[in-house]
Amino acid sequence: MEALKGVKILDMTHVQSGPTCTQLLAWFGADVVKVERPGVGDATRGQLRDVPDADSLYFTMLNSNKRSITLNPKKPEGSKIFTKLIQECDVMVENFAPGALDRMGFSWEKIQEINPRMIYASVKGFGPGKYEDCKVYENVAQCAGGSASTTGMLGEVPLVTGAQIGDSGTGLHLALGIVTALFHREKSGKGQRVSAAMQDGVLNLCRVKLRDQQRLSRGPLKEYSQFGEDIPFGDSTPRAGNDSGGGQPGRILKCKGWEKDPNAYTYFITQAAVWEKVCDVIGKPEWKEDENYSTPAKRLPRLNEIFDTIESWTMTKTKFEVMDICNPLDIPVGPILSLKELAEDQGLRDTNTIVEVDHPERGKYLTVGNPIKLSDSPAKVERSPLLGEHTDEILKEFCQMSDDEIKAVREAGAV
Ligand code: CAO
Repeated sequence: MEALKGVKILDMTHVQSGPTCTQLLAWFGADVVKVERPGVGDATRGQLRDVPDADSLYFTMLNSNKRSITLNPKKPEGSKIFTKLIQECDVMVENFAPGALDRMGFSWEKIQEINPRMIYASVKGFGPGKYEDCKVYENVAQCAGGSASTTGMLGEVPLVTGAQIGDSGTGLHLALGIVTALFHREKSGKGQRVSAAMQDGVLNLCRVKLRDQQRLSRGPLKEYSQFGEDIPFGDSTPRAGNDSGGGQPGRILKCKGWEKDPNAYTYFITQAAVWEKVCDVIGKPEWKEDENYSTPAKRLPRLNEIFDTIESWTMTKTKFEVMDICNPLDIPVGPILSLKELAEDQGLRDTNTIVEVDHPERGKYLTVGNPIKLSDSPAKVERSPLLGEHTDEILKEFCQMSDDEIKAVREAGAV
């Protein structure tokens, strides 16, 4: 049975951060009613379109398993319907620019008055303070949350990452806040406000870098490549290239075919527990007894030499051969998989992590399924809704409106 069956979500989200949150809740079985502006809808429906006149992949991949109603709460008739939806739902989620819901006439105080059991969840770019009124997109959050200053190669420009840690990452944080508040409501009987700021979410995901910031005051970060290169540390956590973020040194190394294939690389970790096996595999058995290499501490200043030697071995193998040889020896390695390889990966299809969905306008498309697997509540991925596809059905179900009443509010431009 679906874990969140019966939970009704009033989904006022748009673009990416909010929609990832409500999509997760929908996969867990919540009834997610996405409210969109009449005639317009979520801006992402029309962004980066690859099929003329069809909802974009940007939209379809973030709004699975939801129902769509068009509604303008700024119109008097729309405001009445919106009030009824607030009464009927358990959770309201939004990620508008700060103040937008208040300007619609629905402050948190008003929402509580309408439905004291309502859980009202928001994503904003920043928490309370100097920047609380700012509009924020993914890369702004990556920059303001510590990720960009620590990503990239030493001495080069800061980099943003392909993983959408600001948007999807904050959506995940918010989803956890919502289910926690739902759990709490079971005991208290009351709703509460849940807020997740994108800067905070990114910083949470960058906490090992804040760890290193504090370690810096006690001396150089010995596991960073620059330590072995005798490059002095400054006063903040530096960009670390592809160095491992943990206590076990690791690097990205070239594999066979790297000259032509931009993804013919592997990540290779010289975990201390398997050091002797690493020495054997790369043809350096003498390093096992050599006192210059025998302990992790002795190896730290020599990491560049060590990884250069490992790379001269990985370059003789494909990234998958490296995996096949190292895995049985418990040496942690990982091929750099392209999105093309991932899209074609049968294992990910078998676990419903990559799912093919059929859509009436665009035909078949691939989407990422629920990455969180519940043993008794498997998620079945369904296509995203067309704009306003469920308007009538929701007005009847939640507001008990007749066909004539629906016609009237439609003529008034409220839905
Ligand atoms: N009916 C009528 N009006 C509606 C509506 C509806 N169903 N839904 C939204 N609107 C209105 C809002 O009321 C708002 O109007 P006002 O500004 O006049 O009050 C307007 O549409 C647009 O809201 P917005 O300012 O949120 O949209 P934007 O495109 O200008 O900004 C974004 C987008 C993402 C920068 C901003 O929403 C934001 O900062 N959100 C919080 C942080 C966030 O989630 N960022 C990540 C987004 S994913 O990359």
